[in-house]
Amino acid sequence: MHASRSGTHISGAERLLEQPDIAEEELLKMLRRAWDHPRGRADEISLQVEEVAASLVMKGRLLDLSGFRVDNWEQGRSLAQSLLAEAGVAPNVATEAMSVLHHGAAPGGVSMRGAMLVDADTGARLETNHARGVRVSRMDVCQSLREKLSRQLAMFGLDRPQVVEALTLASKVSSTSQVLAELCWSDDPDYTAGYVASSAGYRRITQLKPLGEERGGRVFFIRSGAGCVADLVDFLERTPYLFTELGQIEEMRQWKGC
Ligand code: WAQ
Ligand code: MG
Repeated sequence: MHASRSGTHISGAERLLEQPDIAEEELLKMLRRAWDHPRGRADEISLQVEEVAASLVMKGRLLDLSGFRVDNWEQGRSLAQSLLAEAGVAPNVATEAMSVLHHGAAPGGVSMRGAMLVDADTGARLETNHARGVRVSRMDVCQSLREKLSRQLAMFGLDRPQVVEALTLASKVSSTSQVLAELCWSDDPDYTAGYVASSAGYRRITQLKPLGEERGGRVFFIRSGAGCVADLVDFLERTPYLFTELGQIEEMRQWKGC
């Protein structure tokens, strides 16, 4: 789904659904969420529906989820900086990527529709289109696990579509060894949370930007020289990926500083 107003991106969402009857219901839910979005009312919504051969679907386990409460977004950014360094991103590259997201990574200083691809050593920006970026698609949690995941998230007050969608996307992204880490914060003005993800897990951070801010985005930090970027983009955008196992979910902790 892609929703826009006067040609400006408002929201997008991707699903991979197992049965047509379920798909119909889920499509309606996507349409309703797109209609009235915190970023504004859409005047154009596109839904693209494609059949995917079951034999092509990759299967995997969701990342473990843990998280930190921080007192303000500046603290959140310094925590993100240390989590990215821990994952192997050069410190100056992490700082620069956060500055680019802060100022709006697309031309004109607005949010991109997809993610930036950044070389984790050199900081080179590798996505070909700086407005669209790379849009990860064709991933989902299998239907039989969705309720269990909701119940587990609900125990920590986290049963929200934003969390389920972000955890699913991050789990697909980190399943490839070409990506060292991901950084994300929302472009919705009322949603200040974000995360750093890597094969070590999905670490949510309660504040990564000021309330009311509409500039958000995603950065995939690529292992320097680790294979072909075009193949990676093809995997992220086109390979169907279904999560058939849940990860661990831990209680959020208060972050006390480095
Ligand atoms: N592929 C790549 N990048 C994307 C995609 C996608 N499918 N969807 C969105 N983006 C980029 C794009 O630049 C958006 O501006 C940005 O990410 C944020 O998207 O644990 O809500 O859908 O509480 O606003 C994370 C925290 C919430 C969840 C993320 O992202 C939690 C969120 P949004
Ligand atoms: Mg959004």
